[in-house]
Amino acid sequence: MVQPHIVKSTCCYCGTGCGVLIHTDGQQVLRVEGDPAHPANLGRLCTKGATLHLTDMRTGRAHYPELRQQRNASRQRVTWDAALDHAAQRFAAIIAEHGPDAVAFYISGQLLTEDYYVFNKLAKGLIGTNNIDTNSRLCMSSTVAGYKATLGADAPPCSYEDLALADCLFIAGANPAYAHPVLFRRIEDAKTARPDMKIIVADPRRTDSAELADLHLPILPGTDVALFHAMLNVLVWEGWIDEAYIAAHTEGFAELKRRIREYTPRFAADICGIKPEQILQAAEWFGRSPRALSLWCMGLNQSARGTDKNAALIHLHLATGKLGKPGCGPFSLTGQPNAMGGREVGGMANLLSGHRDLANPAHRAEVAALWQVSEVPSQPGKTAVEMFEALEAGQIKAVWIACTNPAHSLPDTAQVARALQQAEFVVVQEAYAHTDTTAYADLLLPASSWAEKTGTVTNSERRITRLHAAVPAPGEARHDWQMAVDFARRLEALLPPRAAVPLFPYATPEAVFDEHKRSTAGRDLDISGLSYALLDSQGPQQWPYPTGARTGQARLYADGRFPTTSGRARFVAVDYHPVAEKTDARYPLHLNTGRLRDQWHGMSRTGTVAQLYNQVEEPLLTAHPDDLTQAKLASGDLARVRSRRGELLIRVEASTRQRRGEVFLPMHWSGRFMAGQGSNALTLPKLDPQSRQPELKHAAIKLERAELPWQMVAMKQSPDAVQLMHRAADLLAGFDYGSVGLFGHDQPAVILKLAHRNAPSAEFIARLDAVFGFDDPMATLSYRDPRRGVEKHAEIRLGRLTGIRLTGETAARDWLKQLIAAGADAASLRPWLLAPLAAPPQGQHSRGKVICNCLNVSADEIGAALNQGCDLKGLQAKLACGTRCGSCLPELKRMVASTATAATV
Ligand SMILES: Nc1nc2c(c(=O)[nH]1)N[C@H]1C(S)=C(S)[C@@H](COP(=O)(O)OP(=O)(O)OC[C@H]3O[C@@H](n4cnc5c(=O)[nH]c(N)nc54)[C@H](O)[C@@H]3O)O[C@H]1N2
Ligand SMILES: Nc1nc2c(c(=O)[nH]1)N[C@H]1C(S)=C(S)[C@@H](COP(=O)(O)OP(=O)(O)OC[C@H]3O[C@@H](n4cnc5c(=O)[nH]c(N)nc54)[C@H](O)[C@@H]3O)O[C@H]1N2
Ligand code: SF4
Ligand SMILES: [Mo]
Repeated sequence: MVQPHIVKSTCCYCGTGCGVLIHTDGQQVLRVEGDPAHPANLGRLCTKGATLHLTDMRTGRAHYPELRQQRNASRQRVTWDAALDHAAQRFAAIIAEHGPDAVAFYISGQLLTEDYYVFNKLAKGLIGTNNIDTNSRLCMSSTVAGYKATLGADAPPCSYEDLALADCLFIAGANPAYAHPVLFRRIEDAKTARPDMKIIVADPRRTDSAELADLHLPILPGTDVALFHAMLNVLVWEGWIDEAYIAAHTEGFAELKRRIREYTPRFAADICGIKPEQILQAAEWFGRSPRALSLWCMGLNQSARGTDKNAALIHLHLATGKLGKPGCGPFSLTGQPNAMGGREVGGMANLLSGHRDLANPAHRAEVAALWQVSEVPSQPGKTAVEMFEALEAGQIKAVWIACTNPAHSLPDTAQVARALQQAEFVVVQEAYAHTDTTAYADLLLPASSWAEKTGTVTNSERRITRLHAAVPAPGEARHDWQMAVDFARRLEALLPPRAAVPLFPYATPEAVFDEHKRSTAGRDLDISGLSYALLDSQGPQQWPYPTGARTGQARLYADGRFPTTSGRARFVAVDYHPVAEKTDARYPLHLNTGRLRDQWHGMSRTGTVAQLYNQVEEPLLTAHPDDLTQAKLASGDLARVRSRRGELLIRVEASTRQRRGEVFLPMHWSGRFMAGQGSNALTLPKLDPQSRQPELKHAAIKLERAELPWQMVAMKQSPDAVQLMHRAADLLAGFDYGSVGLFGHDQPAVILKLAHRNAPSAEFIARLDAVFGFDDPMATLSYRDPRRGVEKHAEIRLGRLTGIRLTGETAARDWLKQLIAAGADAASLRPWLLAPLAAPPQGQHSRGKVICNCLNVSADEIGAALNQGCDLKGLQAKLACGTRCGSCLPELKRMVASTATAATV
């Protein structure tokens, strides 16, 4: 056993890229804390980062390679040699018969830069196909295309410190309160320090980010280009543009000016569904503030016009010269922790290493020379959605998927399922064994994951951090770069020779990093001056960092010179186009999808932490109360949601923060955590013509009441809660409605909810009881009323209520949930358990939802303090809520505000 010590790494979730200090004994992660020395977070972490040590890093992990020898057979454990030999032979045979473009790689912005670099070289350098794309296609590709179209290179020009320096902050299509919480804490601090700072949020929903804003623009979905054009129109009209900057450093303004002439505030207000005065106000604050910074994310990118939306926003900065200066600039928020690194190594179907372009013959020649191969292929590869279409069509025969879960996250998952079924050979390189995609794997390769890996990542502000491994990977899991190298070497031996030298000579990730950094020399992102040693001794650095540099660069384009052929930035005369799938009489509601604060994508990791279900315990579709009424629904009811592609049964929740006609569905729950396929059963594979990014934010749906008379809930506290949850998930199949998750704080417990058209068989109930361990007559107590179809089946161990199954009536669910979490004494519950009463006994109720995850403070406790006249500071002093990670601060502020309003009514 090694002495407890601290290892430096980063949080594996969002692109904020917070530094973490991992406390470890060399075997386990004991706890994590924010790294006070890391410039991204200065010691802070959000709810997700702060609970990293609670994520289950053992249960449910993939431990050994598994191979399916024959179609429809189950996978069997094999040795690494057998697994990789088999993979190399299958790939070599397919390439020999059908050519290099018959294979493809679909990788991830959550891989480390070194992993990414090897995969890219494997596809483009060794196999000779550009069929390598990543989930960043669903995420940042519109930003890449937007930056390149306007500024000439894919480089976010700003730094996090600009958040504190801006006089006007324009947040468009982003919800950093949920998606980049530590940055949102910095924004809150800036607003507190300088209340005159103006914050504008453009988002169809009134999000927690919008609550902080001085001006919320609840625009109609997809209308951003009209909004930005109208703001530019006002800037021009009022003379708030910087003519000298435009003349000296840009081109194309005259044409854009003609284009935006018709976008008057009145004209655009109609398109956007807001008031002309709101547009005037936004333009005034943007134009008259000395320093304006814009932040954006998926609300702009995940659109069939994502590139245009990016360009139209960047125009506002170019026209006002608000770029390249402290507190100024267009600043895309990167979604995944290393989408930036992936872009740097060119790990996409249309990019090449070192921000080079596939379409450029000189760039191709440079990369071929670097790798010492005869050529790199010129034909662009298939991008994410197109790759799975080609797989279904049989054009692509084999796919290698690493660190992403496309069966859940790509649009139109029914199509993805068909593609994966159709494929001849599917390899999935995954950390967790049971994802929606591993179900389709012919070969499952177990990957090491957070806290186990060594390498580098780049965050939203171009800052590269080195990650150190703290603990060993479980079982036989290997590092992603290692698996790619071991496979590549085998394949290299089977393919006709392409290179004069061995292509994959790396023994360490550092060797990969050193080759990558050499490939950037002389490019805009030049990091030839960096090394692992320097990153260790000097800490994380921003690029560029060329040879001889002493520091990285905080801001780009300070001199007004841009990496375009003319050296000038470009205005692009884009037009506004509405969303691809409009609502109509059959599908009258607009579906918007996105993130919750405490879950991460497909939940393979966050879904194992009980506290992270406190904010939202099950998948909920949020809609305006009037839309629910119209569909004969009320908050809490179960509804059927249909689009032209698929359907879903889900519980609805009313909220006036939602515009009428628009509903919101979190993207997180998939077939592993709910019955059905999750949000992408509904979305459409409509792509932006330039970035090829799918329009994941906009689809047309209809909502109907679901009549599911049979309802059941099963809950159980268990030291093996995560394992039980995975087994309970297998019970969801075949049910109309179902969800599974965790609850509790110190003692996690599992909750399974089911509803169906009719009662399931007695065999099913027996199976469920066996899974939950409710089949021990010595430890269970039952009340049954067959006439009403009501049953209470409680598990009591050592005198405590440890589990329950309620059938027919589930009104006492929340109250019982709390008793189970607290390990309540069962004796006093006996009368209730053995009585027909469905609701909690008189005077008993649940303590309400937990609001502060870190300190376990509930809504009721906060409500009581508010009734005693507490304000935010009072709450913090009395209950300590919101004083640890701060992620619940927006929610606390809302509670304070609504108490204050109620008091004045
Ligand atoms: N908690 C959490 N944080 C995450 C992630 C996570 O899974 N969980 N994932 C990370 C990743 S990969 C990403 S890409 C980021 C995403 O971060 P964000 O983009 O900030 O998050 P989303 O919720 O996807 O979408 C942001 C907002 O866009 C709005 N929106 C929808 N349509 C439009 C539109 O047409 N115009 C405008 N202006 N707004 C619109 C939505 O209402 C939503 O509030 O989050 C990162 N951070
Ligand atoms: N409807 C809708 N769909 C969306 C979005 C949306 O807003 N709405 N957003 C889109 C966006 S922006 C994104 S980024 C995608 C994200 O979608 P995905 O990439 O599918 O999301 P994750 O669940 O993060 O998948 C990462 C997988 O890698 C595994 N993993 C973790 N660490 C490692 C590791 O070190 N190595 C390996 N090999 N595996 C590992 C995890 O267990 C997990 O299964 O979803 C997209 N889909
Ligand atoms: S903001 Fe939260 S999720 Fe994002 S990197 Fe920091 S701790 Fe992780
Ligand atoms: Mo993303």
